[in-house]
Amino acid sequence: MSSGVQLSFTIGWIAMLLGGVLFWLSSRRLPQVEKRHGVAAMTIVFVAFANYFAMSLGQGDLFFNGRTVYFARYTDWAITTPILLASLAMFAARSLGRIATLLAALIAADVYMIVTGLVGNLSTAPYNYYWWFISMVAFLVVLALVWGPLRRHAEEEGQIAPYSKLAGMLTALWVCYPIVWLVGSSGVGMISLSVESWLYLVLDVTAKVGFGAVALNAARQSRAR
Ligand code: RET
Repeated sequence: MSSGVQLSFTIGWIAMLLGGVLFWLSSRRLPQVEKRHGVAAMTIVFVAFANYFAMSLGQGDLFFNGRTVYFARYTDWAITTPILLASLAMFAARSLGRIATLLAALIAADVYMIVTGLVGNLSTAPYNYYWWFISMVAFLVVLALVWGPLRRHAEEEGQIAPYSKLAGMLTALWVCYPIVWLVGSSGVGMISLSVESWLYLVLDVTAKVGFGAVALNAARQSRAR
């Protein structure tokens, strides 16, 4: 493994651990009914910690079809992106049970997106591009649900301000992933593995620790329920 790639993994697991400490401290200031936001944020960073730690030990990749596939990214995303969507959904419903069907559809489309992305990464050209496209369609379904029905629920709950802020942040960050995937080793290979790893690192830390910090802050300020 090149030293740039290695360093990005080491910084990754340290950043996720620090995120865990930050969330643990800030969860203590949450009102009891909003502790669920703290549970979500901590679960996300500890899952990411494990996957980054595995990658830094050289246990998160495999050599397949002539290239290195960091499958641990996908085991991370397959677990953490549904929880990220659930934490966004917590601003749209007092109880997630009320929007169970919508949440199930959202998570189904999201997991489908990650799994087809992994299949694409395991494929050689041109099949990898077919899978990228299929994964993109699922991603568009996720965005349509976030900005359509879920947003309407947030409006009804009187939570449109924090919801829009978080949904905007989520959208801006998440759209970068398919781009990095496409220009990186899983796609056309325009950028080095090292640049790819740093880009994913910045995205992962911002989408998990940054997003979680904004969500916990909003949860603390949201009206008493
Ligand atoms: C893949 C494959 C290519 C097509 C698409 C993808 C989308 C990935 C996304 C990942 C988000 C990850 C997050 C992680 C950490 O918090 C799988 C790259 C659409 C949106 C937010």
